[in-house]
Amino acid sequence: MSEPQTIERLRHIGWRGEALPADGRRLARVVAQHRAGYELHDGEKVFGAQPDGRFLKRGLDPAERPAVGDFVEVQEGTPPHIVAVLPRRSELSRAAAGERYERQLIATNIDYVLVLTGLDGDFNPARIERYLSLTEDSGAQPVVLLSKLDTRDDAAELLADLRERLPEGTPIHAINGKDPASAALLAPYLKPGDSAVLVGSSGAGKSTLTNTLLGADRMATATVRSSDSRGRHTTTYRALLQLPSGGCLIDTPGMRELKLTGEEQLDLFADIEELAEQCRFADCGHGSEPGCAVQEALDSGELSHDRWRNYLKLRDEREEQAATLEARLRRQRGGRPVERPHGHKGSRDRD
Ligand SMILES: Nc1nc2c(ncn2[C@@H]2O[C@H](COP(=O)(O)OP(=O)(O)OP(=O)(O)O)[C@@H](O)[C@H]2O)c(=O)[nH]1
Ligand SMILES: [Mg+2]
Ligand SMILES: [Zn+2]
Repeated sequence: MSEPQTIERLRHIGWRGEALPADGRRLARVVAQHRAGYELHDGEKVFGAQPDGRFLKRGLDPAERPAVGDFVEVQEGTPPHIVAVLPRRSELSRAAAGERYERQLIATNIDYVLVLTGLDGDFNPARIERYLSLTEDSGAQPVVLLSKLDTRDDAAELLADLRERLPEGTPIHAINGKDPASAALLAPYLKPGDSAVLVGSSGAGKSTLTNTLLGADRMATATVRSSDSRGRHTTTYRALLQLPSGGCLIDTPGMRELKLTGEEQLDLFADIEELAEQCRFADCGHGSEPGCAVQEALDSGELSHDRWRNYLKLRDEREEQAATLEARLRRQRGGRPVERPHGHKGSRDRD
């Protein structure tokens, strides 16, 4: 850790700032987090580091701890210490599974969220919508990827249905993750200095695609269960890798449960919300009421039953999570009005 850092080298790991930290400190990016500590990259090499004591304080919001994708300031020493997390330009999070409300970071400082689904038994448009809902507020652009194109003859049909279902303008690509020519479709999302995170269920092919883009077998992969295409949770930690393209890619473990945080806007269902406003009764329950615009759309096939059910499910979950979040923040603030401490509200400024 002795050579002076240069902005140019830091660009290779996705750094966009102009200033370097003061003497004695180094700038680095978190490339992996393990139980025993962090792995950092300073543009030149990978090294281990420990978080400063204040990041370990009990009761600290986990979202304030260093996460994969973060740019951090490091104090030299044995071992080096992470002393500060620099402001994040984007962050993808979910609510942690379990009783207690906790926001858990998946990745930070990313430009694209690559939502990967296998075209095998993994294919599930409702789950893709769940991922897209979580992405809405992240500050990163979602890209829908369908892998295992080589295993299916009717992929074109599934792809057309999905295009119809998802908001217009959502990029959707079907690929064979084992084939470099096919993976090359992703070049626009992996330009020098850009960062992307791969998310999706276990066995979807995240690590396979990562290896193909790397041109090397760095991440372990494993076959899926033939009965239901489920993966075996092969990847166990998030890892940021530099690609030959100059971009950075974060491979993640398949997530069993993907809970909304309560901060989602559910923009991707805006058309359904508009539709519901056209019902004859303002308090329409969209059941058997006369003049229900939702029932009409469901009957005519204009609105799919699966999408409607998923909207209701995600909306209820969002409400429930928002209430839990609000209660927690109020408790923390001793009853004072709630002011949301985190989250990228970029999408709220969109039209
Ligand atoms: N035929 C085909 N097989 C693929 C493709 N992508 C992935 N696979 C296979 O799918 C299985 C699972 O792939 P992984 O890359 O381990 O899946 P993962 O998403 O990383 O799974 P976790 O690490 O458990 O979250 C492996 O046997 C891969 O060879 C593809 O595009 N075509
Ligand atoms: Mg994997
Ligand atoms: Zn109605």
